[in-house]
Amino acid sequence: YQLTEKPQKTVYITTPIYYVNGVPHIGHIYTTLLGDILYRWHKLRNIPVKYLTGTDEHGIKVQQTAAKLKIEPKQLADQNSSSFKKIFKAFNITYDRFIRTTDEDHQEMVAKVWKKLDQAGLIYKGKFEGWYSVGDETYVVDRDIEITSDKDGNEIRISKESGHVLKWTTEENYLFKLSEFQEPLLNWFEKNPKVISPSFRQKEIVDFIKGGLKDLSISRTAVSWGIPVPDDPNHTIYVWIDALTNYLTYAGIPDEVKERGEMPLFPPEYQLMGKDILKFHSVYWPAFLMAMGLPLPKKIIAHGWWTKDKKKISKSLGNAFEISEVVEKFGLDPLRYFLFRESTLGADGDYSENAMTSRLNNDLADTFGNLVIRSTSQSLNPKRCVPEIDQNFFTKEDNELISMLNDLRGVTDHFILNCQFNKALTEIFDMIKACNKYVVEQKPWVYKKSEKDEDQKRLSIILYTIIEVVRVVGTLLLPFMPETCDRLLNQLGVKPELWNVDSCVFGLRKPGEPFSQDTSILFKKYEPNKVYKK
Ligand code: ME8
Repeated sequence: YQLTEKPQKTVYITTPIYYVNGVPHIGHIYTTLLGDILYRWHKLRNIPVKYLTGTDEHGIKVQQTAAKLKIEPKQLADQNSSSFKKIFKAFNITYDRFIRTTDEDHQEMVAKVWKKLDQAGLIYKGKFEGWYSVGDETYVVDRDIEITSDKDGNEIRISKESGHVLKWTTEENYLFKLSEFQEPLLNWFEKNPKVISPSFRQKEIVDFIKGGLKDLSISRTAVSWGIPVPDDPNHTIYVWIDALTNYLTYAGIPDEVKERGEMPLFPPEYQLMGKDILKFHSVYWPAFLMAMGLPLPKKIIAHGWWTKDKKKISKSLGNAFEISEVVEKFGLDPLRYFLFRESTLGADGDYSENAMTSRLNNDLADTFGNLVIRSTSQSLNPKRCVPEIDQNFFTKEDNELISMLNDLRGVTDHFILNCQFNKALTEIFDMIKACNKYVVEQKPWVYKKSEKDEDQKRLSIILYTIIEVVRVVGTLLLPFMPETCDRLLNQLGVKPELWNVDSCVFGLRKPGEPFSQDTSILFKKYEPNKVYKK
């Protein structure tokens, strides 16, 4: 694999905006970290990129939770929105904007979107009846309803997908002519078979659309905590139109951006989310965009669930693991590494203390940490600097390792851009393992003992090679473990101009460049029997 060509347009990455009726857990952090890693990767490649995340603050759920707590919805939103911000910061997540749907520019954009849909003749007033799931903020159609009974034996209906209880709801409200978009959506998916990753999810969505699309209720009279419908303030705008619009609020409407003489950011190259909200993003959202004549998203990525000891993590089960405790025990970067090493896009990932311990102790401390220690070893390299090398002393074994190293950035790029982070990490760690094997086979300590000039030259080449492997893997791992790899590259004395993917090829270090004084170890092993402070 070669590095992919740099795109013409600024790459736009988005996450869902999270409901503020609860506090953040590892699932929210996972999606936002996914975006952070993509974002950091683009930056490391010097590709212009923007990253948006935030909170979804209107709607009945927030209204009800606030009422229970006897506080104003805005107060609840303020509290929980800042806990999202705080935890993202603690996870070293970087972004360009944290949007809140209560932000003024967002409310204006939502009203604008409403007017555009209305002007296109796609909104009408009508009576709407159906089974409504407050938990999911959506009406549920018959084929997705399960009839069962509650603990008192009363017949109830629940959503097959989420398990939330449904309530028969009759409302006079505004509807959007979603039914007109069945064919256009099917055409779009047919022409773009790779919009949704993983691809089996695209088939599910296409089947769902083929099953028929009913017009969508897009206003509520029963919800006061929302953005008013323009010219009809008895209604508030359906929270999903409100929420989905956030992607436009930040990017701006392309024609208006162009008029200002700037390059439009819209549409997103990456829309990241969990599988639970794929339908909203791949049916409703593109239909709204088509209705407004706006460009459609390039890639919609729907990842699987995080489970703990094989059980789904959720607010209602209350089994979200104590994130701060995990970070305290294992360290932040090891957790970031774990989350993407242990999950494949689309499938569910499982957290357990055993798996976490094994990733930290084996992959990070033993495999990676050992190579780092070898690369900076004072006994082999007493001057602690990049050694002088003589080109005539390279062997077949060195060259094989070097050619593997030179291929690594292209392979890593390929997998990261496809959001297959576990594959990227596997490749990088295969490189680290290959280099550990190389050290064992090349036995630099044997040359160290010899006084002969040619043996000293071999020693230098081996050391130089290891130092270069560590620099390259350390750079490629920066997006995953930013704090640790930053420390590593500083320890090796790598100049700032090499901290990028373009420089991830062998042979760019200059002989004589000194290592830093910092020799702290990168990864501390976790010992389960040791008592850790809370
Ligand atoms: O749906 N594993 O917000 P939300 C992995 N406001 N990811 C998980 C997860 C888990 N166990 N639980 C949650 C909403 N997530 C709307 C979105 S967008 C215009 C509006 C992640 O707070 C995953 O990304 O319920 C999922 O899609 C999202 O949190 C849902 O967050």
